[in-house]
Amino acid sequence: MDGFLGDTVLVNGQPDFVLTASTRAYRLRLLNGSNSRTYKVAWNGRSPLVVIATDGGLLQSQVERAYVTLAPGERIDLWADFSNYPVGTELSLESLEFTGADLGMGMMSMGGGMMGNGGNGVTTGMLNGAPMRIMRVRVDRQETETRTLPQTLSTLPNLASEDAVNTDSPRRFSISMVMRMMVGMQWGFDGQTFRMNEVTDHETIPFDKLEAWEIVNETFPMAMSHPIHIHGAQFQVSERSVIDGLSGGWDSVREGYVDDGWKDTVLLMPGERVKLLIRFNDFRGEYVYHCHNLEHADGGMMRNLRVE
Ligand SMILES: [Cu+2]
Repeated sequence: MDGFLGDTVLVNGQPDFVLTASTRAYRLRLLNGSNSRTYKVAWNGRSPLVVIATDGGLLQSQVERAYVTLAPGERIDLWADFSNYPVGTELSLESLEFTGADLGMGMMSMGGGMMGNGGNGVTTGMLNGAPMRIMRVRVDRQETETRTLPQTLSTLPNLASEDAVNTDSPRRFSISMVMRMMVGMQWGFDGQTFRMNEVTDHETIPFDKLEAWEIVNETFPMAMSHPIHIHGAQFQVSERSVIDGLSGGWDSVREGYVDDGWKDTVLLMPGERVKLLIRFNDFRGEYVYHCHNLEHADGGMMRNLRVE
């Protein structure tokens, strides 16, 4: 139900990954390719992360975060300027502790003895939210940096809720647990799991209309986090909220959400609702939407959309 959580972080297929760098600025593209693990990405010295792009490309301009919450399937580009570090400096990109992402985590102690920063193979199946090191950066050579980050990176349309064709009645997708014969409980949407040739009226989307959607993660008492990914169009996140009294996990990651720019994957913590604005204007036809937790998707947390 939680999905696969391993014990070793791989970067570009390697454990204990070290990026050797010169005293220059780098554009680092991070893609969370883990099955189920969300990362709360931060520099070890806690200098802010400078974010210049999200899933769909460059932002209008940079945003800074003390940490970035990166769920499976999400991408982020960082401007990482090492020009002020002396040769020999070693930095690390870490994942900070957070809570509430998995089933039952709220009831379990997050005991700090689970693992130290870094190292691998310390224990198996580290919880989603356990602190860990992702990779190191070793500044090993001197070069002169002359580039600076432009004030304006791109020009993006700013979608407005009022412009949607259904501003007052967003198309609503509710994450649910579904009992399937011979299989057991599976995650799904609106009480349904994947069927190859099935598209409901609710999943039939008009071509080239700006729509307001709302995704709801309220499967209590068994709620957990789900990164929801939509094919066929990218969207802008317009609003997030959480149920009163259930904000514990949300509060431990929310300041790391980067909702700017074009997104195609969005994390919902337990109790969270996300509103987004989306327009399918490239092609008519069938697409899927699904949870990007691979075990959830494989278990049927995927449905068809038809654009027509
Ligand atoms: Cu899921």
